[in-house]
Amino acid sequence: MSRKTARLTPDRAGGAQRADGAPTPSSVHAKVDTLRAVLDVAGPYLPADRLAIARAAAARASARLELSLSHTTVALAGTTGSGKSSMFNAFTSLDRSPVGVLRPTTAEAYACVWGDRDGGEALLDWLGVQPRRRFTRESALDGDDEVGLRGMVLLDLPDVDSIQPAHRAEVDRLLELVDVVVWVTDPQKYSDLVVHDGYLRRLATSRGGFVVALNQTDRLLPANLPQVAGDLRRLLDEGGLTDVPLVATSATDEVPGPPARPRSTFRKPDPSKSPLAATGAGIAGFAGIRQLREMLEPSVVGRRAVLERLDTDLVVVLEDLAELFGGPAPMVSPSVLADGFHRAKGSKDRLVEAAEQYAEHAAYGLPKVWFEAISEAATLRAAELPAALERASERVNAFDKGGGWRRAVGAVVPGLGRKAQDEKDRRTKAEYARVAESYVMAPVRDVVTAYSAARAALMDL
Ligand SMILES: Nc1nc2c(ncn2[C@@H]2O[C@H](COP(=O)(O)OP(=O)(O)OP(=O)(O)O)[C@@H](O)[C@H]2O)c(=O)[nH]1
Ligand SMILES: [Mg+2]
Repeated sequence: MSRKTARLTPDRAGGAQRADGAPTPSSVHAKVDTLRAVLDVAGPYLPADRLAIARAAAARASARLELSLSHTTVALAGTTGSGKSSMFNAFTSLDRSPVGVLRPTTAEAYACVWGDRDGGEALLDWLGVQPRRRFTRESALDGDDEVGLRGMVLLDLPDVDSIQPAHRAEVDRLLELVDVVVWVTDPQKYSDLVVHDGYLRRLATSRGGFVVALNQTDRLLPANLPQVAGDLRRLLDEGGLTDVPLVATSATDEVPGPPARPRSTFRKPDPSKSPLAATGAGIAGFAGIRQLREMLEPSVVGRRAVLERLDTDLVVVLEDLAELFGGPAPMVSPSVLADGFHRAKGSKDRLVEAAEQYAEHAAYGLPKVWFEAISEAATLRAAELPAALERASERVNAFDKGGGWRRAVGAVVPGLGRKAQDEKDRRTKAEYARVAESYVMAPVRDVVTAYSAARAALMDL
């Protein structure tokens, strides 16, 4: 179904998603809005590390949505010397990214834009690619050859395992921002993937477009290819990357012939899981740069990878935050606290205990982070409680000035004395309730309201 004819249905978050479930700009916007709403209300109570990650994701998605959605950024990433720059040059036919024998060679990213650079420039500014490292592909000379990649912004990244810490930082920064990653490895280094196991999985799960390229396969004897590729496939599977397509490439002219058992090694990806998988059919088997291009084309032409990447990124963060929420917050009777104050009879420790007990009721069944936030809110002004209750009693006594004689008379006229005492008890209760409200219950309510509002926003997704 083409993007233009796709039927839009409203999703529960208020955005619109396509009938086939693929994200649209409005459904992604809706997720950003939800994330921002959750962060706005619940932010002060959430753990700093998760908050920072979530805020960064919201900012990243907002910024990317402002930029060209008709461009898809594809990064060539991987270990040093695996052939990223050679592959970049093979893709672009430009020989613009220096290939070297001294490792590491690439210190800063190179970029090539296929087709219209309008919009692509702003995207490259955002990515931080230096103007002198930007190139353009597809000219009148190409005819229709490059049409399939129109809109692709290919990036040649520095090495991820660099002895230069700056390279690693630059790679990490860019990998946060790009839409599709082609992870380039080679027959000598692929077993290092074990080292990058968790790293690769994180990279792959935060986007729909992720491909592993086993490069330099021309260096292997054809007979050894199935074994090496099978071994790499096993490593990927063991690392939880079963859906990630694997493609064999050679960034030099030599592309090896097909192996004996190609289909058992190179999986056809599940089209529902990855935008790249749309062309999975026919790609299986040892493939070269051309096949890698064919894998990338649908996500570039279909312009789905950008939105899928943003959507996946946001879902990962929202799901992470959702773990911090449980069932609805319990209702607590206000008398729980006022009664506790009465029983404390002015003892500071027992007043604190009463506030803590109230917090336990208010946070009953809620996740730890909220339990702690509620306990903290309940006891924040605990030190002021004795004086506040003392003042409350004074107010009752001041009001009760005429009550003394009524109680004295009450000794002989019982009805009158009881009424006076009841009145005093009622006033005391009301004054204590006022203290309970402003010193304990209101601060607790702020936290509970934040919990409930953020929970409701998350449940709407
Ligand atoms: N035989 C063969 N050699 C390759 C292939 N790809 C790259 N090379 C060679 O491997 C060496 C490293 O290639 P680069 O393209 O510079 O590798 P890189 O991944 O960009 O390296 P860094 O920038 O240091 O991260 C060069 O000598 C290339 O000529 C390939 O597919 N086959
Ligand atoms: Mg390089």
